[in-house]
Amino acid sequence: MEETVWARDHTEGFVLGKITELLDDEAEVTPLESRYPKRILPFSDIFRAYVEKDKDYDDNCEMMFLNEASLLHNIRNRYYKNKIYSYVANILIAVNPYKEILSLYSPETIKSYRGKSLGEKPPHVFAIADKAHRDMRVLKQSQSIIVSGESGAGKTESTKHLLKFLCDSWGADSGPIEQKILDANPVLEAFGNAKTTRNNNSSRFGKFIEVHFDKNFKVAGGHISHYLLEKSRICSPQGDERSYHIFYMMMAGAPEGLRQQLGLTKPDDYNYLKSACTRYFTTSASEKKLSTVQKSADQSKQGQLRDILLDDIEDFLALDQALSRLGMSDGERLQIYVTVAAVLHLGNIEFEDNPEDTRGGCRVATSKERSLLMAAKLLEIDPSELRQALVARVMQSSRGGLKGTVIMVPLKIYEANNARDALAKAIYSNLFDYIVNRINQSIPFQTSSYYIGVLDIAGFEFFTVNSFEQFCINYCNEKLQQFFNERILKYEQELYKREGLNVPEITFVDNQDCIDVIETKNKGILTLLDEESKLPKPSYTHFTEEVHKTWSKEYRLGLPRSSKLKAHRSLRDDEGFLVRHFAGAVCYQTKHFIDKNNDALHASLEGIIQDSKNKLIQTLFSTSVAQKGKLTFISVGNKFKTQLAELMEKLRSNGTNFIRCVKPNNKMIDQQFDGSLSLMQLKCSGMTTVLELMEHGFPSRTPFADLHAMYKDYLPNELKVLSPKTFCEAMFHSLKLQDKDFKFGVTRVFFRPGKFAEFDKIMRSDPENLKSIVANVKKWLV
Ligand code: AOV
Ligand code: MG
Repeated sequence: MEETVWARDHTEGFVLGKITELLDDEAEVTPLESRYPKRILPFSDIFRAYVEKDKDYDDNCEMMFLNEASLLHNIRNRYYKNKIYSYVANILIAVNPYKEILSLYSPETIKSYRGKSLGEKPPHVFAIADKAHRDMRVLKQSQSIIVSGESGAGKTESTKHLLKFLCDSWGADSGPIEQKILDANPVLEAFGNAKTTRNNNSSRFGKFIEVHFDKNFKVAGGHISHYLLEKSRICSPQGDERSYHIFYMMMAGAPEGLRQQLGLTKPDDYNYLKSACTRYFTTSASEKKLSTVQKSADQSKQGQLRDILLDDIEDFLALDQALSRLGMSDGERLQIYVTVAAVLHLGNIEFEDNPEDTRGGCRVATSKERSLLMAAKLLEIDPSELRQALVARVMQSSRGGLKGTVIMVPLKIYEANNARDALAKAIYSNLFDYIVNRINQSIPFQTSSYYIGVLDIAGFEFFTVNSFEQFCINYCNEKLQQFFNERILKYEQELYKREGLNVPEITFVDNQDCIDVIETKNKGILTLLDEESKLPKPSYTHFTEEVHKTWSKEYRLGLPRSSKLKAHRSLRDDEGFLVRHFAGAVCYQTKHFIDKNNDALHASLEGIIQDSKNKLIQTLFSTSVAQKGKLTFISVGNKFKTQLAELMEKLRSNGTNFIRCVKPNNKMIDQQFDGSLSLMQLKCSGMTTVLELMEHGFPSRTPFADLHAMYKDYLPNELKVLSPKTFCEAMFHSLKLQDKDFKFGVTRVFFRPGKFAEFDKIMRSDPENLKSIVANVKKWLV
């Protein structure tokens, strides 16, 4: 009979079929289901299949054939049975169910995973959290859990479950520290999450949350590091998206008196919140609220408005209480809300040409005077100074006799708009930093011995237009990918060596060359960008040319696709460069790289904001005085590079656990598994490579002692007393397992793919079988 195979398919990922004709280096495959057309495929798109009806595997490595097709099949198959988790060896794959699965995260479930080895219970995030804690205790080493996946794949939800498990299971004996660690989340989400087209509750920053443990391995405190809050969102949410939740929450949920005091009305009244977005959609993370989204799709606008108001009202109360439990007084909370409102009023200041200015300057539009006054009032700065700082900038003259004199340069409308937006972004992002700092102060960890750190950071991304944000996030993902290669692929090979197994070495693509293009000290793209920013007249065209000049010989860097055709012409507006990342090539548009890479405010704005009488505003800008001074350039890219280096150092010195989240469809609905979309993610996350490695190696491995413990009850007493290693040797011999299917290491047995499952099946099979095994063992022993 012809063999059944997996054949590549554009929508499903793979479909089952039979090879009906062999050609030179291709074959014709006829799918089993007639709705799929016959196809001719290269052999690299055809994989061996072994499909048992209804059978699925907790660990993908237990399958008979380890390849991308069988991996996808097993994950899809399990997903439809509500088994969203599975392993590839020690790596957890988590598929977003987009619905609540009964008791999957209940307190009973938490309890049932406590103290269980990986594999004893069905795969789960809790099993990973428990393993991390056990490794920490046994190996006396801090641990990291790296959660990755694309937007909406479920990283933040997984992170919350991990933290809940750790805090519930090993809460401190004294004081509510773990409550504070859990309280950090709604606060971070209110200020750092927003509705996007991909995720109604998308985190717009990365975070590494450390839960610290004392010498008895109880929770002792915590620490949050955060990365790259998306600032462009503050001033211009795009299309169907919203700005940060906090704005809408305050609008809906703040008490009437407070709203009046802050001059808050409805989202439509603020430039920064106006967008084509159906802003009445809910944005909350919880399932309850997810169902509101679906429900409201059929309802009238009014109904939708009511729903979101309800969610935002509830969320505001929850946020206010969380801030309060984190130790922020009524006064401090008020100051935070005042600052948020100030950002909105600032955004409503508009400019018009000033007919009285002969140099083409602008002034605050007369109809927007009220917004100016309100912003100045909330920020506690002098309104006329604010006005002045927005429409002109102070510069030192460099000309002849006037050299060194301070002159006022009037700004054009678009420059004034930029100045206003820069101020709003600086206030909001400094506020975000401040809030994270305050949370950290409330969960100090003086008595820490070790910690478990959970990394929740956006995965590799590419859109139609990719800018500086994507560039940074993909740079980060290159680093994480390299780390993954080191930890999983290198480690695996070292283990084989240590255990004395003779397995041929496997090569994998090292991406150091790509990292070099980005971060090399003297000529990496980040450095070139900084150098450009320090020029008197920075230009993105010049920057782009420098990038190409420096890196044109390097495979990792290329011309963007659109300009390949017109390589001889000069660069256009929408052009930049292309980077061949580990997960695919991405074209970056460099137009806004220079602005986005600069964190400095122009001197006049910096000056007035520092003169604010408002205590919180003073604090927000106090650290910057020393750092910024009169600087006109503070590099965002360089700061991120430093932060990333610190993070990598932590990850390298810790034990590691990986969770790969998968988004099964782009519609954000349950019960729909888009094969090619999911396959793409499994590839990007390196899971298919790991599986390939395992296909040539020995993916299942069990210490002798564990095997002995697992099966001794099936055997008569006289065999139970054997040492674990002898026991295993005897068993394997008597089962007549083929030598190529397993190998004995120094401390454990290694199995070829699928062979452990076979072994397990024999061991647990009918008593007659066992009897003959026992007889065999006895014979072998004498
Ligand atoms: P993300 O963190 O990976 O995206 P989230 O964790 O916010 O994604 O998940 C997106 C949404 O999917 C959540 O709001 C839930 O509605 C749903 N969801 C995720 N995981 C589960 C789960 N285990 N059970 C039930 N529903 C779930 V981003 O932050 O956008 O990259 O930047
Ligand atoms: Mg998230």
